[in-house]
Amino acid sequence: MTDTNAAPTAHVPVVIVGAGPAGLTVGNILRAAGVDCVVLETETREFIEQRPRAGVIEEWCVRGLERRGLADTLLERAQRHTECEFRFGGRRHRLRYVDLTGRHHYVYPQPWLVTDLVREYADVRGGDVRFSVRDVRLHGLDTDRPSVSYLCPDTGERRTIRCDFVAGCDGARGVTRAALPPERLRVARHDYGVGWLALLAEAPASSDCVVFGIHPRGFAGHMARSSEVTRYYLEVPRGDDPDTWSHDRVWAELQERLASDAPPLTEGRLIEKRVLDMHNYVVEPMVFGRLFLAGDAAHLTAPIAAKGMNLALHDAFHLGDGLVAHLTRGDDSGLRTYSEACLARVWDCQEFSLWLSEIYHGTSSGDPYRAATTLARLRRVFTSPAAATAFAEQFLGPRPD
Ligand code: RFL
Repeated sequence: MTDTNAAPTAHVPVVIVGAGPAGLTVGNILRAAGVDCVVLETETREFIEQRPRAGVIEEWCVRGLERRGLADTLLERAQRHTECEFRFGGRRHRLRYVDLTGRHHYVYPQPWLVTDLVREYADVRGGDVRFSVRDVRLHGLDTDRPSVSYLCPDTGERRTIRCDFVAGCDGARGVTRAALPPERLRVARHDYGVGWLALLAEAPASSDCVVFGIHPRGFAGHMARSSEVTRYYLEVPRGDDPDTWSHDRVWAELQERLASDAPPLTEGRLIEKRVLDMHNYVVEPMVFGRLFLAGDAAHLTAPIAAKGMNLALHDAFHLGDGLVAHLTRGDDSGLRTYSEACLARVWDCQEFSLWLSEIYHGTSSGDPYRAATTLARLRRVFTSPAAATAFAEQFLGPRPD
């Protein structure tokens, strides 16, 4: 894409497109090493600091943030979870993964993490972030003089920033992925064929851990977020209309699918209600010329296994470190192996997501064969220590370094 009307402006080593967890982490790593960069974001700061999404962060990921000086507030405020619970056949089945692996999960809402990262980048490390930009375009990616242009929200003028590298961190609906020529990339997609009604309830958690409800009427999930807000999921048909899910219908369905010998769920006002069509994609390679994709821009994992933000941070650590090594020491080994290193982790999570999806959705598939094999898979997790450990290893992600 070229724009001949664009007035040339300053040069910075790196332009980062997108101020989500991936982009802000790359920006923070660059700023800590004294490397200049600009972050371009289409939304306002207030919007990104409130956008609700993830909550489950793996221990190795928190250690990675901590090593880069980005986890102080998280470590003060996050909950630590050491077990999870499956409910099926009207009973609770607890899995204490800490006993099997010595590891735990952190629960920290994504907007809180984004708030910490943007504060550290812009207010503490003096990073340049431009909010509310429009029509971001990439130019000359396969040359050694790429640039990024955008429409300035105040003047409507097109501004151009020359750079050495572009970090494409603009999520699933961004523009950077589209800049890769189709003949140079492979896109692998998987559609789970189901939808999830993603809900946020103004109610305290009803359990001290994540709960997965495996039910013939469909999957239901309970995930703590903060002391006042809890995330719930209900499996629904693809493309279902969230407006057909009234307050009463949602709570009746959650109570039924998560029913067990535990007390009923604590109900509350629903403050988010949207249907997600469950699908995944992976773009290979994650690099084209001077453009490096990271996070959801390169690979989407439906929230089935709570991996998306963890993978985005994994990419960001590799990309930030690789850019710093190249720009400050002329060491390009990190950038050369970037795509391969990230994709190995991405495919591991894709496979686990597929495995877990069958547990969540098999019993409600209407297919007696799938329903019976799902229950066999679940029984195995609760009767074989080896199967339980294999599940826990995948669920928790890699051992922290
Ligand atoms: P993001 O967070 O989408 O950030 C991209 C940013 O880029 C901006 N943008 C642009 N900026 C400039 N120019 C453009 N043309 C632009 N287009 C877009 C956007 O406004 C945004 O600010 O991507 P990133 O950084 O790769 O992070 C990915 C994660 O956000 C995502 O994977 C997770 O939220 C997925 N996910 C979960 N992941 C976990 O690891 N654990 C979880 O528990 C978990 N729960 C979830 C989730 C995702 C969910 N939804 C809504 C799909 C729960 C849900 C309901």
